[in-house]
Amino acid sequence: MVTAEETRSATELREQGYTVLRGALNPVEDIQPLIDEYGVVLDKLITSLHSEGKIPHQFLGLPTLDRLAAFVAETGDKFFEHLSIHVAFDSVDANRPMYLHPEMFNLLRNPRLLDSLEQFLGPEIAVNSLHITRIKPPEKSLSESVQGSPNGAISKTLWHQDLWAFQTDADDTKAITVWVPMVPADEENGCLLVVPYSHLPGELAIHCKPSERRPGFKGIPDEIVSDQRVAVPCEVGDVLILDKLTQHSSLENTSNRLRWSFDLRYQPVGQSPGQGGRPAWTARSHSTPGSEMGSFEEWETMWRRILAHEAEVGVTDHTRFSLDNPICV
Ligand SMILES: O=C(O)CCC(=O)C(=O)O
Repeated sequence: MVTAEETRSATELREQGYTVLRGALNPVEDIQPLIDEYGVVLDKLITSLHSEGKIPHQFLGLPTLDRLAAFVAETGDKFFEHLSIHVAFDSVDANRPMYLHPEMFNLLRNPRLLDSLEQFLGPEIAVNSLHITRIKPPEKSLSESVQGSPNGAISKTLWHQDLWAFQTDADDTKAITVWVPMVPADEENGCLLVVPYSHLPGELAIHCKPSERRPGFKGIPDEIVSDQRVAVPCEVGDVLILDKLTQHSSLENTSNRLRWSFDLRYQPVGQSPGQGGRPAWTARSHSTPGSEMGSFEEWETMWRRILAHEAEVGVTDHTRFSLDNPICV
C-alpha cells in the first residue's frame, strides 16, 4: 500500500536525486541486533588475531562502538574485510574474509526496509551485490597514510556518482542506493554531502583514477563539483535514498565519535545487476514469494560459491575511471 508520504518521497527522489525516509527503521528492533552481532564477531576476531600475535592489544573493557572505532583506527584496512560486506574485484582468494552473518542478512531482507522501498522499485525487489560497510573512527585517530589518502570505508568518501561502480549493461537498471546509518551521522562525524539535482543531466561526470598528480584519488575532482552541496544528517532509523547519478561524498569525521553505516543497493528483479556476473537476488516478490531468498544459509552459500568461482576464473575491475580527460592527469 503506497501512502501519500511515500509518494512524496518518490517524487523527491525523482526530482532532486535524493530523499530521506525519516524513522523508516526501528533502532531497537532493526539496528541494535546488528550492532550486538558485530560486538560478538569483533570479539572473536580480536581474540584470534591477538592469540596469533597479529595485534598487540585486545581493546578490552570498551563498549562495542568504541571497541570497533579503536580496532579500525589501529589496524586501518588490514583486517577490515572481516567486518565488511563489500567484496572488491581485486582478489582471487576463494577464502577471503567477508562479513557473512545472520543479522546482516536480516537487515538486507528487513520487511520494514523493503516496505519503504516499494514506492521506488515496485513490488519485486532484488538486492544488488554492490553493498558497502563504512566504519569511520575519528579522523585524528587514523594513521597519517590513511589521512593523506582517504579510504572511503574508514575515512572520508570523495565525490562520485554510484553509476561508476556498475558495468554499462546496468545503465538502464533502476538501482537505488539505500544508505543506513548505524549511529547518528552529522556534520561533525562525517554525514553525507549531496548535490541536489546533479542526477538530472543524466551523464556520468568525469571520474578520475589515481594518477601521478592525484595519488590515492578516485572520483570526481572537487573543482568540478557544484557549490550547491547539502549535508544530510541522519538519525539511527532514518534511511537515505540516492539516485545512482546523484553526486555525493562524505565529510571528514572531525568528532570524537564513530561514524558507521552501510550503503546497500536495491533494484527491480530481472534487471541487469552490472556486477561482473555477481547476481542480484530476490528479497521480495509479491508475484512469486517462493523466489525470495529465504535464509541466511542460502545467502552465505551464494557468496561462498561466488568467491570460489571468481577465484577459479579470475575477476576484473569493471569500474569506469578515466585518465583521458585533462582534469584527470
Ligand atoms: O558513507 C559514505 O561515506 C559514502 C556512502 C556512499 O558513497 C554511497 O552511499 O554511495
